[in-house]
Amino acid sequence: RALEIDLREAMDKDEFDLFYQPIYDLRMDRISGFEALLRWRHPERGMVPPDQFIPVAEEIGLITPLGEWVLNRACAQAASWPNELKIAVNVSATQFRDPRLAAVIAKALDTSALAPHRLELEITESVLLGNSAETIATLHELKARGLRIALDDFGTGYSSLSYLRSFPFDKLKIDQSFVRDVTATKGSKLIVRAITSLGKSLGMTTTAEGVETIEQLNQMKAEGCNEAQGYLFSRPVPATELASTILSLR
Ligand code: G
Ligand code: G
Ligand code: MN
Ligand code: NA
Repeated sequence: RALEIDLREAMDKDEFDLFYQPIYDLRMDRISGFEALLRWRHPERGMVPPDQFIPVAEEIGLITPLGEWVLNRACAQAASWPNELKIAVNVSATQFRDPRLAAVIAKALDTSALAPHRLELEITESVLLGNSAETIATLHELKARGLRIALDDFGTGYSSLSYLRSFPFDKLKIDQSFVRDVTATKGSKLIVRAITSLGKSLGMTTTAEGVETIEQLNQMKAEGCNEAQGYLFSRPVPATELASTILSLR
């Protein structure tokens, strides 16, 4: 059977789940929130990574209901967490262009009673490709409602800097490729330095992604990065392991 066929049935069969990876505030020295990461437990194939099924979901028009499921589940779970913890949700480009997105988000917040400032949307620059007036308007509308907007995988696109002119992001997530090499190559270190300094000047939080070693963490701290996320702190965990993950990082 094709993945596509199974994907269409996966939601009804309750095969999706959200895992959560902590985001660590380096200045406050505590967890500031979690990023929700979608997982698909396929009955025969096992865990299918999102890189493999999200593009298919986009192609077959399933990303809208799937994205809605993610938003509802993430908001509902986050509403039961301590108030200071935020929830970050990835939103793909196709999903972002759906004119119903703002309504879907409003409903997820309403139903869960989650305060809007606790929800952060992670978008990549592919969302901003073409720099359309509608996209910018949607971003401003969401921000006006109190949501936070993060630019994910920052630094890997073609013209990252120009997007910073189009919209006042709350956060830049420094792509893990720079973090991986930050202790090894001078180039990566200088790029990280430039991004954190840029973030600071623009009043945006900077988050190091994919931190795996204490050396990388120390270097990112030295460069003035505000937050860190990665296997050094914790892998993405199922909701049932959230409490123990919070305790282990205290
Ligand atoms: O853990 P990781 O393999 O989960 O994620 C791989 C990629 O899939 C990342 O680029 C991540 O942003 C994306 N991703 C994970 N969960 C979601 C989701 O709920 N929606 C969207 N659109 N992308 C997601
Ligand atoms: O594109 P996005 O940043 O949303 O995706 C995050 C991806 O990075 C997920 O696939 C997640 O599982 C993965 N990830 C999170 N922490 C680490 C890490 O420390 N090392 C590596 N190699 N991957 C990580
Ligand atoms: Mn992300
Ligand atoms: Na990222």
